[in-house]
Amino acid sequence: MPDKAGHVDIDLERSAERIDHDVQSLTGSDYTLSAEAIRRYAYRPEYRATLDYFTHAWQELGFTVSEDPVGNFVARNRPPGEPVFGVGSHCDSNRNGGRWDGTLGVVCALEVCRASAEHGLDLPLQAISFLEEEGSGFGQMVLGSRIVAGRVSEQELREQIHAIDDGRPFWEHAQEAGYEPARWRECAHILDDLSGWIELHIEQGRVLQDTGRRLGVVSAIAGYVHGDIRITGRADHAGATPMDMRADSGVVAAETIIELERLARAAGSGTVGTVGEIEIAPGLINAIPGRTRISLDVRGPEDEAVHGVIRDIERFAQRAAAERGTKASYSQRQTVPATPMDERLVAALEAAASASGESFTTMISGAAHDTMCVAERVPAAMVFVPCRDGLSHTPEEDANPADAALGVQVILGAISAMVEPG
Ligand code: HGY
Ligand code: MN
Ligand code: MN
Repeated sequence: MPDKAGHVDIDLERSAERIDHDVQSLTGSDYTLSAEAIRRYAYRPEYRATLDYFTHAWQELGFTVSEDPVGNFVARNRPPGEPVFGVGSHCDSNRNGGRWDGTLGVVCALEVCRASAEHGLDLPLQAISFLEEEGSGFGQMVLGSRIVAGRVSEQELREQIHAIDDGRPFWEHAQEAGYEPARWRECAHILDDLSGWIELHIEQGRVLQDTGRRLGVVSAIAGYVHGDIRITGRADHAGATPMDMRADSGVVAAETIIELERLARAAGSGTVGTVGEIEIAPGLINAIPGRTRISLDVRGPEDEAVHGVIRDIERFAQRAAAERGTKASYSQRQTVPATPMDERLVAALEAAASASGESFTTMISGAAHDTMCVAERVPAAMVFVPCRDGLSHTPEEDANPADAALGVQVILGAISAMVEPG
């Protein structure tokens, strides 16, 4: 039982061992499409195998496991309608992913459920593993939790969101995987009984490591805009076309990439921006780029600054394109606003972290998380643990299961302080 509001002593060593076992087990070839990185995403057999791994583990604990109409995973230890406290994250991965991003949060949710049972806390719990947080299957980040939050339209799901692998609509893939996308509005119900929500995640930066801290309590999550700029020029012959007769879309893209960096820096207040994807057609050494697409990832804690950068880079690209006899158009993929965490929950996590005697800091998350969508309806917060040198979205990603076990203890302490057991 908690020895005082907000502190629970668990067997940290045993929890660290189990967390490490689960994380390492999920690096096996059954759980990733790639041998070089962790790569798993919605509706692929490797993702199905990962959900089956967690299904088995939670059923062994006596939890009832289900999946919502598009495939968000749910495990709970109370009948529907009874209040439960939510824990979880996502177990899909970036296409060049590491073993800890997301998966550690689901594994730690499992460990919270195990430790709660072992230590007789009997907490009312519901775990969720959201579909497609990374966007590796359909190019849309936090897709599963946006569906739960109603932050998508049926038209997007039916027609506009397409699989990266084969270009076919999300809707078709969901149906072929045995889900019922026509019932997507019912996905909102997986949050109905939640009295609160905590997600544990690796920091994906290096503040904790560089300041020698084992834990971070997240006070807010930066908002973001994802979009694309498409530039249309002419794919003329690279040798026969004089320089002043060219319509080179690649050059406009290059100018825009440089300008995006300048705008993000100038915006200040923690605004960041990058171009992660560049697509050139026809993409031949001896053909001038006829069409170039660049992706935009602009984020920050101040929504106004983020949207200001997007507005300015769109205008810049259109002007730069016109000067070179080309045309540029911007399209938004999606946006999620900056999201403050629940103050009571943050305070409960800070109290539990203090009670652990370990050093921690309260910080903003630059990375996006499903918690942004949960927070719209449920008091939500996050716990960060360090990852080596801040590396993430790479197979070199690494973290320490002992830090994660400490995170589990802090989460149990906070939940114990927030809910009545039994
Ligand atoms: O990119 C992100 O913020 C998250 O890791 N998908
Ligand atoms: Mn993640
Ligand atoms: Mn990620």
